[in-house]
Amino acid sequence: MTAMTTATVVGLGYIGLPTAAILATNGVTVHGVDVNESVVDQVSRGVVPFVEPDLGGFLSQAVAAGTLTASTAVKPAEAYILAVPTPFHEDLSPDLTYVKAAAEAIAPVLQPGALVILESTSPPRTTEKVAEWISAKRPDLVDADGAPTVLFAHCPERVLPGRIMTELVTNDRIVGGITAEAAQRAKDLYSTFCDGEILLTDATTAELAKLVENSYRDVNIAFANELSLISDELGVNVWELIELANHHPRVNILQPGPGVGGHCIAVDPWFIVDAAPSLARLIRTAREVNDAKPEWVLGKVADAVGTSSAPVIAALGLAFKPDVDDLRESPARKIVAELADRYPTGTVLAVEPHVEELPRELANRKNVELATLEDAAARADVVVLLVDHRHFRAATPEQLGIEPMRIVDTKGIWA
Ligand code: SAJ
Repeated sequence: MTAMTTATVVGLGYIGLPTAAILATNGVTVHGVDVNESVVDQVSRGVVPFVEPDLGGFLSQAVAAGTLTASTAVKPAEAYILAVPTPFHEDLSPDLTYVKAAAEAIAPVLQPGALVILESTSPPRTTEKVAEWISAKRPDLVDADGAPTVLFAHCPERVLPGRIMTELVTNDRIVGGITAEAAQRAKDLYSTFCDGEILLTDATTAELAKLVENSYRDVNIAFANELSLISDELGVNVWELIELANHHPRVNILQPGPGVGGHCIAVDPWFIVDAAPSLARLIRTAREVNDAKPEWVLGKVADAVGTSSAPVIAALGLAFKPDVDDLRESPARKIVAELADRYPTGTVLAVEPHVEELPRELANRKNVELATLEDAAARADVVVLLVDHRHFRAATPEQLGIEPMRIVDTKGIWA
């Protein structure tokens, strides 16, 4: 079979754009599609609309070579990659609006023999739904026996933000086809840039594999978070406890924190819960344990504040994890907003070395300021450490003049 030479990528976000750029620098002519005109405009000029190391080089090379174009309109191609968001509704059920819209957008231009790949992290059987949505729009895409003439596969991304351009090439990938031919064709496409192993399976197993990977991590973090509550109750230092237990050759406990953030680990387990509500008991409980952690941290801050009605509270870190500038779905950010609301006559000094300005919802609160570590340490009555950034690890409470009684350390770097 000859290699595919054209691809249309729908959704030019954190996954779609890197995938489009890496294909376009490896012999495939790519057209990127996004509903956001500003994104399309930037990509067309070779400009990356978000922070991701090394992506700019790939993008500008592809745009200059004419192998990557972008617009708001879908163009016909041999392969289509759907990389759109899959959030969840308020009742925690999956919201497939964007996937359905993407499927319906490509339907009019699909030709028999085309390959449609769903990359978005998706609940089980979403790839089958994509096929159904497309056949509802294009009942003509069947052969004389009534079998679909378009191939469908799921190929979940597993890249770590901040390392996407490396991990796209080096990570192993799972490719699940609705048919074996679909899986093989998708493998051929990813082989143009992926040096990792490409493992073939069916679409539903591939969907579940991605959800299981992130749920595995969520459950393990929940175990650490639960230990932090138990240890606090029993007067034990949880960091020492975990360090000691991890000397066992078959024990590797993760680290507790103020909660679990990011777009993936706090979302994906709910898709499994939604698919098998009465069976996914551990997975649901892990989510609940992790989601309850910010409230527990707020209780610890309240204990440290005591009866003061106008406390000055320093909150160290707003990002969702250490040493990144990504504030999306961050428990630290939620805790800071909540502190500002609970102490309306007090002041919250937010320290986040990776940003120049506060996110809007914090900037809008009159009693939140962006401060330096030294300034915050000097002014605060209570210091709550929320993210273990290198910047904070480099300092000691003694250097900063903060007495232990004033510290709530959710990451154990000063404990
Ligand atoms: N966290 C802890 N304790 C730990 C480790 C992490 O509290 O011991 C917290 C972090 O602070 C953060 C959250 O968990 O708030 C998630 O961070 P992370 O580094 O575990 O993962 P993400 O969200 O950056 O990326 C994950 C990765 N999945 C796995 O490691 C199984 C990545 O490979 C996926 O591609 C990504 O989700 C995704 O897009 O699904």
